Amino acid sequence: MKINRREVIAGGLAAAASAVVRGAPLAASAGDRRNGYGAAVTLADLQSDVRLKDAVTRYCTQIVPVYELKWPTVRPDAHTFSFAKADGLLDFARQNGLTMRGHNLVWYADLPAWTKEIKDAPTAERTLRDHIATVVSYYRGKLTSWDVVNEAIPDFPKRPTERRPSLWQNLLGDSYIRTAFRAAADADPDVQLVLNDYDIESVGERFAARRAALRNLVSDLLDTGTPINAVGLQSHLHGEIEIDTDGLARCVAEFRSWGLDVIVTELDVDDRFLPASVTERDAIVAKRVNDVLSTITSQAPLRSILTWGISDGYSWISQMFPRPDHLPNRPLPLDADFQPKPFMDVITKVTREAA
Ligand code: 9MR
Repeated sequence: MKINRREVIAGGLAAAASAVVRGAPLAASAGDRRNGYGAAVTLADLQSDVRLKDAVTRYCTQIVPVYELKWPTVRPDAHTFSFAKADGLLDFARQNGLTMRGHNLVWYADLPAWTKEIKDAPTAERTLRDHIATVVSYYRGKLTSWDVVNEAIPDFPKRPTERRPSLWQNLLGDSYIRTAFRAAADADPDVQLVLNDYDIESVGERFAARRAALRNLVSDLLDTGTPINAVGLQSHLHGEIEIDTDGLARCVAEFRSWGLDVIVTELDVDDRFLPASVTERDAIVAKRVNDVLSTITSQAPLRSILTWGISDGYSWISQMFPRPDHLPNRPLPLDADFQPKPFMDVITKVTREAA
């Protein structure tokens, strides 16, 4: 470790002690609201289903847009920035006393077709910096937290130093990650800056390799003085795979010992390989969620937990991973009729313990 690690840690701890705004959506809580709990939503779903709006305003203290801050929406072409849809979600949040996170600034996936024309390093660097500077400045002081770089490690890393191929990685190498965090910090020095990734939580060789790669990347970012504040564990859990509570605890403890916050950003449980019985299935789903959340909260409070949707009626899992028996998936805290499931009881317990 180089010397600047200590400076980063000292800075991180001081910031954590005084941070009320940065990444801390613990503010107003009314009635049933679970402090620090939020859900990913789309503007279209919120506008078309009042039950979704009611559920979010009843249970959540924060939201995150599923699509509305991704490149295809914000950047219809190389010269245009379009914030109307994300602004719609921010208006909804503000009108209802919720905070909003930003997702995401840099990702290997879901880039608009025009980015295929980016073929050299100077253009890639200029485009990346310009995007981050413009988007983060536009929302300066309005969002609590940004997923700055999303899914930067390979699905199954062969070595901890391996990074996921992408437009940015291919043209700029590993430096694109540092560049992205620096550009975001320059544009909003107070917003929480997050490195967000998936499949860190479970038992198995691939998950252990991913933890090692994430550790390597975070360590490298701190060694180079990169302004990162938190690691986001997406927590798209697999119903049939146990949580590696020891491995996860070690990983989270290490990030915290380096002065970083750890947050849960996209929690849900893929139940396609679980038994058909709803009671049995919901119990296993809740156990996975409890194992992850109680592992993380056993060491320090978890100030931000977001599920990727709130109701089973609106989940990417049902489209991407339908059950072989064709029964509806049950990946989220509320069922398709917006009734709370054991998953929500875990959220309630964990958020009350943290309060
Ligand atoms: O759930 C999202 C799906 O509706 C979109 O089509 C897809 C591409 O934008 O993104 C999904 O959300 C992903 C998130 O942005 C990053 N982590 C994995 C999520 C599920 O694929």
